[in-house]
Order: sequence, then structure tokens, then C-alpha cells
Amino acid sequence: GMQVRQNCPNQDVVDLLSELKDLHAAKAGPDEHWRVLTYNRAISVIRAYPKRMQSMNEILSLRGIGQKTGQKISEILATGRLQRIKYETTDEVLVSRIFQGIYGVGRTISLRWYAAGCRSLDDLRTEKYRSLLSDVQRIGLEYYGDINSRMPREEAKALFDLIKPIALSIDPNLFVEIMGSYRRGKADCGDIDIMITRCPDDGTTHAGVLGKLLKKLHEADIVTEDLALPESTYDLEAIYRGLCQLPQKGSRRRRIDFLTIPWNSRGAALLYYTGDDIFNRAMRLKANRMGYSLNQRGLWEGVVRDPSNRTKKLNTGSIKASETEEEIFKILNVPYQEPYERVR
Ligand code: DCP
Ligand code: MG
Ligand code: MN
Repeated sequence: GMQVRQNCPNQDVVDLLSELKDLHAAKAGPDEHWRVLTYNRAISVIRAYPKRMQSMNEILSLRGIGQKTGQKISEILATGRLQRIKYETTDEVLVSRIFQGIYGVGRTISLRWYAAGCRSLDDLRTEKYRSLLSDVQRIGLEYYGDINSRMPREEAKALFDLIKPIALSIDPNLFVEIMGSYRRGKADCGDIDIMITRCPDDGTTHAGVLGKLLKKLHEADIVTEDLALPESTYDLEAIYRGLCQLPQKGSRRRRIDFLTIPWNSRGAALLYYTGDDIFNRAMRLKANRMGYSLNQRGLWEGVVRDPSNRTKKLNTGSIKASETEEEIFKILNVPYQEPYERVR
């Protein structure tokens, strides 16, 4: 649902099904993808269910929950545990999960390394395996601990307070905003998400700003490593991913993302990059049900998708709203929610 979920009466079920889902997500194999989708569907249905589930009939009456998942839920309700989790927790999954904590490593690569005999991060640091890693993965391995820990909100603020004036020194008319978990008011952040745009009404855009900013931030030793550069830092829409740090000695590396977007899509971009991802999924679903399509560029109408490949657009449609978050909420008939309310 679109409302704030505080107490879920079936939280234990949600937690254990999520744990099982994560185990399947770490595996390869033709069925795993479908299992993950099935569990995802079940989890969101259970999350939205307002009372404690009691009987098998009640469980199976919920849309999107089949026999097999129903049995697992009933096991959790009866015993507080789920045996299947233990069975799915193989050495391969455990090791593969550790590898997937390396920036730039996904399931396929982690399973390949496991198959090659590699069992630990220390193994990866040995000469025998080190050549398997790309440059970015080596950075991910070097700062494994930093990248996998969250920073206090205050540290995100301190970094942003350093970066914003440097951006404004390039062009005082830039719109520079911090997004993601920080904008939602979270006490800790996995990374810093910074959005940059500029009103082009005076004939100037933010084209080229990202490149200049990154150069300055590298010189100031605030941005320390690049992880993913955009194709062109001159495009109005670009994504940069990297690592940064506070200048104080002993500061940890932190993940940072810069997102530049055209001025007229700022509302849709604010909405998308504020998240959270579950909230975004619910908003997209709502849009789709009303015949719209929602992405980081706007709320679209008249989008025609290829029925055999939903990701392929036969018609890009036309923009319905994109300049403010409020108008997107309004058109979707969702009461406006403050960023701190947009949480799972
Ligand atoms: N986002 C999304 N779907 C994704 C990834 C991101 O909708 N698969 C959107 C919602 C996120 C926002 O982008 O809130 C920023 O992405 P982050 O991965 O930085 O996530 P958060 O900032 O929300 O959390 P964290 O504190 O872990 O960075
Ligand atoms: Mg973030
Ligand atoms: Mn991010």
C-alpha cells in the first residue's frame, strides 16, 4: 500500500521469507529467478496484510500466495522457523555472498570465482586469483570494509557541505541537492546521492559541470577513486559513481553518486532518487495501473510496450508531469508524502 507501514503483524514471516529469497537470489540456475519473483510478490502481499495470519485457508486466500509458499508460511507461524533456510545455506552461497560485497561483483562472477576454487577475500588477494579482478573490483576489494558499512548522517552532511560550495563555485546558479536515504531523514546512509541541475532560462545549462566538479574534487582529495564514469560528462543527464572521504586523517572511504538531470525532469528525478526503492516500485505500479509510465525522467502517458518484451517501447509516449514531485503525486491520486514518510 502507499501508507506508512509501521508494525507489520506478520513481520517474522516477512523476515524469514526474505532470508530465503536472498539465498535463492545468490544462486545460479534456471528456476532461481522465478523463485525470487514469487517470494517478492508474497512478501509484499504479507507486508500489506493488516492482521496476524491464522489458518492455511486464510493464507491461501491472499492473492499471489500459492501452495508451496503457503506451507512455508504455515511452518513459520507454527514453529517460528523455516527449515528450508538451513538447507539452502550452502558453502557456495555463503562464499558467493562475501564476494558480492565487492563493488562490481555480481552473482555470475562470484559463482565463477567459487568454481575456480576461490573461497575468501584473502584468496582473492593472492597472486593466483588477483588477475581475475578488474581495476574497479580491486578498488572494491581494497575498501571492502568501508564500502560495506554505512556512514552516520552527520558524515554525509559534512561531505555534502564540502562539496556543494565547490559545485556552486563553478556556477552559482546550479541546483545541488542531496537525495536518497539522507533526504528521507535516515540516521545512517549507505552512500551520498547528489543531484545537480540548472534552470536554463538564462541560456546556460549545467552541461560540462560534472567534469569540472570531479576534477576539483579529485584535486581536493575529496573524491578519491572513480568507479563508474558516465559516457560523457557533458550530457545534461549523467550518472557518476565513486568513492570519497573527509579530509580528516583516518576518515573512511564513502560511496558517492552524482546524478545530473535536465532541469525539466527535476521533479521526477527528485521523486526517483529519494526513494526508497520499495516506495518507487509502488508508485510505478500505481502509474501503470492508471495507464501511465513513471521513471526518473517523468510521468508519461501513451507509452506502448512490446507485449513480448515489456522493456522495449514501441512508442515513447508524451510527458504528463515531471517538474515537481507534487504534481506527480496528484495525478497518481496519492496524497503527498514527505521524503521521511517514503519508507518501507
Ligand atoms: N533506486 C531505485 N531502484 C534501484 C536503485 C535506486 O528506485 N534499484 C532509487 C531509490 C533510492 C535512490 O534511487 O532511494 C538512491 O539509491 P541508493 O542505492 O543510494 O539507495 P538509498 O540512498 O535509498 O539507500 P542507501 O542509504 O543504502 O544509499
Ligand atoms: Mg544512497
Ligand atoms: Mn546511491
